[in-house]
Amino acid sequence: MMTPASFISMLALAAGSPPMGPFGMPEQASTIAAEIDFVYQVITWVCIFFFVLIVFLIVVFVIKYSKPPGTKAEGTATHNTPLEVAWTVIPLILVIGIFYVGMKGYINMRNAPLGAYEINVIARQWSWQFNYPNGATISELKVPRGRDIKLIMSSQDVLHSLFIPSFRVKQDVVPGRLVTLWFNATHEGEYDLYCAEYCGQQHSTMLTKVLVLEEDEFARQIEEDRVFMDMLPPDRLYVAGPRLYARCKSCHSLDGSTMTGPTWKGLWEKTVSGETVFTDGTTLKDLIGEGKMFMNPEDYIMQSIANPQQKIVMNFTGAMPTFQGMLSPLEVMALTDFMKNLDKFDEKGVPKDPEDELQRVIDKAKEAEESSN
Ligand code: HEC
Ligand SMILES: [Cu+2]
Repeated sequence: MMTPASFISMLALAAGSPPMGPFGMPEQASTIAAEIDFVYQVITWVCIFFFVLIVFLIVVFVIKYSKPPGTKAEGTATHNTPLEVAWTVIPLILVIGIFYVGMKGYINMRNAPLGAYEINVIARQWSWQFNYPNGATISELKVPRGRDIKLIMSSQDVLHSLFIPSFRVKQDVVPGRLVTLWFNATHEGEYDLYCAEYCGQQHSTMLTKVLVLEEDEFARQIEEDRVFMDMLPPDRLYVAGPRLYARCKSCHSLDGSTMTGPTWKGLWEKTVSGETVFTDGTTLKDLIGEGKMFMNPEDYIMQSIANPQQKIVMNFTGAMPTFQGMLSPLEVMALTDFMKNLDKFDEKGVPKDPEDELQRVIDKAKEAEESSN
């Protein structure tokens, strides 16, 4: 059946950019958005209608039945059957109607269509990680336009909630459970993705983007996301740094400011000189070397990522989650290389030399590969 809402979304599909929602809601960029907004709009207008009606009647009655001071009070009417039936039956029909559309929409939202494209999502303090069927792991959600997408989600630590306002979807992500959510994005573009459940100090930084791409472009990018580490020349692994750093940036700054974790500015120098002091009173210098806890500075960085609880840096807490098994050895090396080469980046992690931009390096590697074939 063609509802007004689905008609509106069809019209919008024909046009370029997604239509804005009513009452200042964000754009309607998924198949269910228009329908949800329609229900929302109906409920709001019903409320406005009754609000105006009731206030109007109150005022009318106050005026109509007001009597001069000293008038003897009259008894009120005890009963009016037609009136009572009307004010019971009409609201009942209204709320049953609202329940029906709400329930229908809810059931539709809860059950992903068969054959949906599945993406695994891991929530952690304070970043999102998206794992694709081809093995790509990224921190922005990329999806093809016009395809049913099912997110299979879990949390590594506390309660989070994945919220994409423009798609009108939100789902709590619960540790120890797999939860799902599905949507079908109707318009190419960039949309916000938030964590909508207070999950600790840096909760407000737990946001990222959803990129809706045409099918071909999506396939190309996801393939590139899978292989980009392999495309990097071994002497320039740091080029991948900013991209991997996206998972660390809620706690580690590059500009010297202290956040939940120590800044990475000067981290490499501090590690090499061994001046880092830990909460148990030990100093890094005494722990680095043959037969000691850490073989060399690189080993310290690696172990700090895989097993952060082993040694806690003075003035910090054990707030860092482990990245064991979540980063490949090559990715850990790239992060270390990034820390060593921070002077090549600005304080936001943007390369100062355009030659160090990831896309350029990948394009070059591809060209070289093609010309050697
Ligand atoms: C939830 C916050 C959080 C996130 C996310 C996080 N860290 Fe940390 N990190 C910390 C805290 C807190 C410390 C200090 C305590 C400790 O030594 O474990 C720390 C310490 C470190 C250290 C040692 C620093 C030093 O001064 O010796 C390294 C290296 C490190 N983190 C790397 C990473 C990398 C790489 C990532 C991303 C893949 C990351 N961290 C993500 C909180 C975080
Ligand atoms: Cu969160």
